[in-house]
Amino acid sequence: MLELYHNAASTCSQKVRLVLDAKGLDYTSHLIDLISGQQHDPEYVRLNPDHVVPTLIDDGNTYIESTLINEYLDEAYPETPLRPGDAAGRHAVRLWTRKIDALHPQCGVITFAIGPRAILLQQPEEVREKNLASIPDPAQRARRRSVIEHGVEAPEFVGALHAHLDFLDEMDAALESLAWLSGDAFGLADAAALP
Ligand SMILES: N[C@@H](CCC(=O)N[C@@H](CS)C(=O)NCC(=O)O)C(=O)O
Repeated sequence: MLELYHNAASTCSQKVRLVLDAKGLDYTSHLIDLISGQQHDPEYVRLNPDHVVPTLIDDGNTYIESTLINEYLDEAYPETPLRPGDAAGRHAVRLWTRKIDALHPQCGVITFAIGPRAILLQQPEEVREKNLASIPDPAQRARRRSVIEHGVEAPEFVGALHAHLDFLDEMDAALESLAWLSGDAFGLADAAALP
């Protein structure tokens, strides 16, 4: 039985849910509240040492990193394949998912500057500070602090917006000659780009 630790608004969780759904796979859902800081609970960190969602459990084994989880699902559950059959097509899909992984920190900048910021600013300062201090990656911690403090005025914001505009342009150009980013059919690159 599959189990997914995830969050409704998290783009990385959405990527995996899209693939589970496309493959018709049922799973037990464990929602992690990223605002209250459940991703930092020691019990969860034992599953995901990066303090992030999603985490997939399959047959007692733990899988992290949304792109790698989706590749795992496509290999472990090959019915309804979500990647082209040929090596060149698979390489093209991996180029997209790699690009999207690289864009993800910029996605966090935009999300947190606009979305959860107002709620985070209403939290008691000691809760907000404890959660910030628990983010293991120093660069991510600094970006998060900056966007919570300054919102869309944060120095990181404009660059993050341009990174997304560049990505959308690149996607538009590719989709002039392709039906889907993954080739002839919806696949892992599309599941990664959509959220
Ligand atoms: N590279 C990781 C990134 C996961 C990630 O950053 N997830 C976000 C939600 S989309 C998260 O859990 N953030 C919690 C936090 O920043 O405190 C993956 O693809 O799984």
